[in-house]
Amino acid sequence: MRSWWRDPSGDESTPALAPVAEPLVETAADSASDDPRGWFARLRAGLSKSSTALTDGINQIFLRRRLDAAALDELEELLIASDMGVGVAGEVVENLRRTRFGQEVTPDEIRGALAAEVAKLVEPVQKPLRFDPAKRPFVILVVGVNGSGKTTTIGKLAQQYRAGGRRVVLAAGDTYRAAAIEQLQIWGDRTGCPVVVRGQGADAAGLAYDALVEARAMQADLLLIDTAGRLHNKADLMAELQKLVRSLKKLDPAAPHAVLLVLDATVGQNAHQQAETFRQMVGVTGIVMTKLDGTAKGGVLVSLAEKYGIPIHLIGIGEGADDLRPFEAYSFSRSLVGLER
Ligand SMILES: Nc1nc2c(ncn2[C@@H]2O[C@H](COP(=O)(O)OP(=O)(O)OP(=O)(O)O)[C@@H](O)[C@H]2O)c(=O)[nH]1
Ligand SMILES: [Mg+2]
Repeated sequence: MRSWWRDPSGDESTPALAPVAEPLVETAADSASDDPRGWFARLRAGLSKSSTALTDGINQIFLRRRLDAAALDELEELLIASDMGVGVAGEVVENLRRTRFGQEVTPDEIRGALAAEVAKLVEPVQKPLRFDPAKRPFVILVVGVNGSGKTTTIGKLAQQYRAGGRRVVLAAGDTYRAAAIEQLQIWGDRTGCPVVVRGQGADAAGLAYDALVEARAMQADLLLIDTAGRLHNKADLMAELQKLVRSLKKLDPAAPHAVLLVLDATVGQNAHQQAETFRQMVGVTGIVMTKLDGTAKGGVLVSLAEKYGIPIHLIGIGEGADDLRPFEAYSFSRSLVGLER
């Protein structure tokens, strides 16, 4: 394997760690210049199912029409249907009622106002995933229901960190399914990251413990731990995750340093229940929202932000490593309503 810890010259070529916490992955703005299509354009294309539903609805309501009570009611219904949540829909409509009632408004003005409202609501949760280089390895536990995108997200992160010269170890903590272990190994091979593996059915907590020991011995910067999304039942899953966390704490009381909840945007409002459940089970320090490209329910990110205030670190708009980027309030809100940059 082309892994760094077997290469004696690898040590020298690895950049020194910065003394302060720094973003794990660069922001979209940093990399826009070397991305021919641009992240904003891709985000806009990815969110097109969500934005088309909103744009069509707004066009229908506001074409050659004053902002009257009936129009505001229709807009509120449209926003609720877009998964933004009842509270958010009410706030947006109330603001428009206060500022523009009785005036002629164009669909574009409504979209602009909507984008501004959404940006205001989601700005507080725009927090890039940062790691503290003093915690070595920085341990990231990745949780979420089955199929939400945990393993893929770990693969994408591994690729991005490796590109940034970081030493990354992966732990195949989803010991429930053999295919899950293989899937992580494929990402490990692809990204040149060692993967700590035990057989199917092995104790996930024991594996996580061993992985931290190995990652320390390898002087890794980061340890990314995959987990099962489903066991026989919820109580089993909770017991397993809690045991896993306890076993990490035996080695490092501060570990895991981050618990990422991966949420699939296509499930819409069900994401709320998942956030609630995992928050209670293991605590969640940040959210990764995947599959915003495949759904008209992208608005759910807004209602989640409003309800829980949990940092939203990253969003996924496709299956490639480059399709996972830091969440940015401005580009997200403009894209969600189909506006140009
Ligand atoms: N379109 C799209 N697909 C994604 C995205 N993220 C993940 N996927 C796909 O979603 C599917 C499930 O992803 P996994 O990473 O296997 O999900 P998981 O949470 O590990 O699932 P389990 O191991 O079953 O718990 C895969 O086919 C991924 O390629 C995304 O942002 N956009
Ligand atoms: Mg998986």
